[in-house]
Amino acid sequence: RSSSGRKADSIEIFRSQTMIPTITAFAHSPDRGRGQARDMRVRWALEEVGQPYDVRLVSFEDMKQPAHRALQPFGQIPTYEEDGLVLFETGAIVLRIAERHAGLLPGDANARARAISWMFCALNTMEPPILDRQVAIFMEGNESWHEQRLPKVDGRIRDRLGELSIRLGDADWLDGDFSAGDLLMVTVLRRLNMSGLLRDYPNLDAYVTRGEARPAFRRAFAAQLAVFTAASAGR
Ligand code: GTB
Repeated sequence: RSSSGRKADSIEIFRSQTMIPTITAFAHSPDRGRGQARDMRVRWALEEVGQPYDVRLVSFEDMKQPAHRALQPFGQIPTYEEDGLVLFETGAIVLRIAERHAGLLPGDANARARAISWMFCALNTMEPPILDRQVAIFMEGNESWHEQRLPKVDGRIRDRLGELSIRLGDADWLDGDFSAGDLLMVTVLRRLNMSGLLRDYPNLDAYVTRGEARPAFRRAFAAQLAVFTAASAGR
């Protein structure tokens, strides 16, 4: 590769690190600031790597308008805009941040690939049954079969938690140092905070607490809570 190619690459990396990205988040988060909406994982990743960011708050109505759907085809938050690049899907956004900054993926190529496996695992293996539980509670609560369905959903979550718990063992993080895999896994598991299900897996409970104790998590949490607090004060 020519030296001008290398120079162009380093200018590109420099530009992407100096441009302030903009994310979108709920103007009125239904979780009342508990950090359960998915902008939380993007905020946390940006805080971990020390990248400042701007937030554009969107109402439920705004999210379904063509202008927002041009960024997020499904009319959802969060989105991520950075110097002409528009991304949706929190997995892709966190991966982009992790690839462009030090701190969220290991330098060794194989360790990096394993960390990315844990990112997919969080979103593809752990999150689906956990999401099912939220659908069962918030959208199917009045259905005649709700009482029969919930224990089945919980059973599937317990299966996954049991397997993950065995793999984590007494380690602090899933594979060596904290990575984007842990970041996504903690945000997925903490969706169960109110359910009581994590209590039966003390190492996973402690893992979530360990993630939530990270200074970057706390800054991200405070930032999203401030949106809710300001919106409530203005009501
Ligand atoms: N796969 C996409 C991604 O990971 O980026 C999913 C994005 C998504 O589900 N966004 C949700 C959304 O915009 C917000 S995070 N929903 C509005 C809509 O679809 O119309 C999901 C969420 C919402 C609320 C809570 N809560 O109240 O606790 C928790 C999580």
